[in-house]
Amino acid sequence: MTALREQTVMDAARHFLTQGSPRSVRRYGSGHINDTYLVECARPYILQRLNTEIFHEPLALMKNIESVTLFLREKITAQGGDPDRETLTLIPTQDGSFHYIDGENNFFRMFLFITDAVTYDAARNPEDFYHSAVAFGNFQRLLHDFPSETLTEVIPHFHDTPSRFRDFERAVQEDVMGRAASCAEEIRFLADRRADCGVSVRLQQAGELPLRVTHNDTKLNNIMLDQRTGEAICVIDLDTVMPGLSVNDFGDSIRFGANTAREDEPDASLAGLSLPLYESYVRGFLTGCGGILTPAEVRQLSWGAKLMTYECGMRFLGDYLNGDVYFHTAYPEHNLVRARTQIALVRDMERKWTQMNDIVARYAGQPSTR
Ligand code: ADP
Ligand code: GN1
Ligand code: MG
Repeated sequence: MTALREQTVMDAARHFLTQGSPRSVRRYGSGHINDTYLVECARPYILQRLNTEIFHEPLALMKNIESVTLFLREKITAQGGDPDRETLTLIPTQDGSFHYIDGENNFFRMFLFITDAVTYDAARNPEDFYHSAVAFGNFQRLLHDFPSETLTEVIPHFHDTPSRFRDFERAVQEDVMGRAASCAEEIRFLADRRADCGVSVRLQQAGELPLRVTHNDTKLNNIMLDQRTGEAICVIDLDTVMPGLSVNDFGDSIRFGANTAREDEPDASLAGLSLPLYESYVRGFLTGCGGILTPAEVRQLSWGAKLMTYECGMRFLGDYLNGDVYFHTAYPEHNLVRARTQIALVRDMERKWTQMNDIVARYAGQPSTR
């Protein structure tokens, strides 16, 4: 999608019912999918242009967010919390809907800006990461009785790893940019692990892993931490909330937050699994879930971590081969660099597999699942 002019963003902001008129807009955050802006009015707001090349049913997606945030709002209020800070709040437009489509078909929506809170691209310490884990676990627990049949699956097969493998294989075969030869080693690494793809999907099909309402994009920068207390207060980026597996929500957090290097660290040898961070997250996630996870789900947590990392590696490398058409990139090799950190992380998880499972077993009070 082409970049927006400031005037276009300002015009869009004026269609929403803000407190006071919009004074300024600026690009904000480091998400890979949508275009996010901070809008200053009498109070701040977040305005986003939804990426409709990726989200083909924007109205259904907005309906998902509307119903999930309403559901969370009621639970948070009942628990004596502050729903304006502990869940996203959609801002209506002048004509009473929650989106605005401009003359160029740009799809906008606005949220209250959550004040005195921050997102991190890397955990500053195990404590931060622990707090984020409690919040993501809590999110799962709060939504355990949400009527999942009312949600639209906004991106079908989102964490269907065998289907991601087939997409990746197609990208390698088509090789539209002529890039495959330059990353033969990475392609081989991913292809060699094909047999792993179906591990979670098979357990789900056999009824051993339940479908729940999950977030599906549980990166550390999709959670807001209170600037004062350091506690995680709000789960954001609800575009991919749909039926899914708890182990994938756990796993994607580990992929992003327990890596010793940034997702796009150019020196992939710095990437690896931090066992102290892994341990913090296991402890926090199990606490946040508050006992709703079944023993089979707990046993599969380490697999969730490995498969989400492996899957994301395939997605980044596939996008590199396809010509960088999906994720935002800042330079031509960006997706390749990202794929390499994911591969390094999978390799390190394979080395640390026993310790990973021992940590889970320790906090779950079960025998190790080596
Ligand atoms: P993307 O889907 O592109 O990742 P996000 O919804 O995650 O977009 O938003 C990008 C960033 O903007 C977040 O990481 C966070 O820093 C910031 N952000 C998003 N929503 C809010 C909000 N309601 N209040 C404050 N900051 C927000
Ligand atoms: C995207 O939107 P963002 O940046 O939070 C992607 C995730 C990937 C992630 C990799 C809708 O997340 O699935 O895991 O990048 N979101 C979508 O960093 O594809
Ligand atoms: Mg995000």
